[in-house]
Amino acid sequence: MWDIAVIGAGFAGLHVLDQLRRRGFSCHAYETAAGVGGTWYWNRYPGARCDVESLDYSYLHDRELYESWQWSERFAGQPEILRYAEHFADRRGLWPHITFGTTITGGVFEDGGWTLTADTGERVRARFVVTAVGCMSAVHTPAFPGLDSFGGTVLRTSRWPAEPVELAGRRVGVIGTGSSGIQVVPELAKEAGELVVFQRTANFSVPARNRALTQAERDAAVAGYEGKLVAARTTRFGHPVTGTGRAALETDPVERVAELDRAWARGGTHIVATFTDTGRDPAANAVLAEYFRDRVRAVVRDPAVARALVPSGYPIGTKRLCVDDGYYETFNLPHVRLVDLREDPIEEVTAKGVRTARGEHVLDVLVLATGFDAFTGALTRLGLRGRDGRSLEEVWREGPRSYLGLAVAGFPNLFTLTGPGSTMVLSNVLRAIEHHVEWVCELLTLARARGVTEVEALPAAQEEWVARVAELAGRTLYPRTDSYYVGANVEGKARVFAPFAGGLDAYRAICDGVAAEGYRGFRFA
Ligand code: N01
Repeated sequence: MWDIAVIGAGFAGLHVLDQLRRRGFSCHAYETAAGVGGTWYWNRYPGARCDVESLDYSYLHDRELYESWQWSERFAGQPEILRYAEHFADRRGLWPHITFGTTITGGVFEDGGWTLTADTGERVRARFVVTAVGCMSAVHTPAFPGLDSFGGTVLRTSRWPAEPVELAGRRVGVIGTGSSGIQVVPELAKEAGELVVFQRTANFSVPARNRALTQAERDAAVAGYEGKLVAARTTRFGHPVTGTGRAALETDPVERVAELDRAWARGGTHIVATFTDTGRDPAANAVLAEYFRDRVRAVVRDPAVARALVPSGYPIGTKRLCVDDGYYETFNLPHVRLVDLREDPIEEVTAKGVRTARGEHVLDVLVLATGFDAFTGALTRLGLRGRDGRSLEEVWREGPRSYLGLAVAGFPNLFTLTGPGSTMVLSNVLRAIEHHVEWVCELLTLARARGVTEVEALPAAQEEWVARVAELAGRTLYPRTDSYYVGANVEGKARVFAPFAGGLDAYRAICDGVAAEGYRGFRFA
């Protein structure tokens, strides 16, 4: 029996595997993919790129590691981030400790440990299980009637083939205009003979202004390493985001636009933090949203297309802000068409293409950029059953319930890195991962020292946490919008805003307090 089984070999899985091994635990990781990297292994679509700056989207827990890697661009692309994950696995000698091509599909807690079963038939015994399955890894394919009958090629952004895809001159359709769709569309337009973009909801998107990093910038990041460690503890996102510190509604309108122009010119998501009130005050939010709409209108030449691309009906920021590289400009190209599904909904996928209410769009390739069963899907799909035999899927039917996002009452000896109820995608996920790994490893080390063989979240502590997460969400504008943040993109999923919205700094302080009080809210046996 392993001391600990780790599920997943993305950034969280690799880090926890390494830290546990350093502490002398016997442990092993299981991974569906044929390699490490998680999100960055699977999402190989053209244009896939991180929306957090590379110098912050890096492990920080080891200075030598931080200095060992030279990012080439301000926002790294998928191939480079995947190489970074491989670099980490190489440096730490992790490859022999991971079984690839193996998906955990079931698990029961029995005889003081977990028995996991895999799709390969393998059975794994481990005292503890740490899941590192990601927030955005369970692919969700909407039930488009006729999808199986399509005679061309169906590609998913989230499962893009590693080998090159021949698109030159072909008729390509893309369903979905979230972060993935908005990134892939400009790239597909460079090759496709014809490109049809099927949009259900127009999204807010900001230009990335990606560019090569200079050596001076890389050196400055290394020189600022200690400051980054401090920021990981003391900032809301785990890295500094510099706004004006003023409320939009208390700023002179001319000055307000000038500030937003500066942020727009810099590029990236930090623009939403320009003013302090846009995340909570609908009137301030409306000012920011209108600024974005004006930017779309300024770029897109056809007024009807511009109207369809202009987002409306929900506050900016309540769906994840997208970051693009020439997305709106793409719609000025003669071979690119937008289909507004609000006016012209999809009726079915046919052998030849996609039929909407107004007619059939003949396609050779259909790209699905339709998103994920976010936050919970990757966990519920593990088929884990707790102490009373009920599955996580049953227990979470009305929404996820966890303690700190890291443990679930009734599921002893299970820790869920970046689980629902932690900050997840509301912070720099690498900073959240490093925090969770450190915190869980400390707990496991203490448990071992005390001869503890069972650790479990107490129901009362969990209820208190769930209420706190809900209360914090209620202070934001997020719950007002249909998005994966509230599970609205998956038919039948409970509508619950899953992330902890209080900021990574506050979250860490709470976790520190829990640990300082002898892991308050946990039962040790
Ligand atoms: O998924 P999404 P994503 N008919 O759920 C549409 C991270 N990420 O893969 O908005 C028609 O955001 C859906 O429409 P609607 C990042 O956290 C990061 O793009 O539900 N359309 C939407 O347009 C991101 O937020 C990066 O009306 C349907 C799209 O599909 C998260 O992953 C890059 C439909 C899904 O958008 C997920 O992004 C990529 C239907 N039945 C991803 N069902 C970066 O770092 C869904 N849609 C930059």
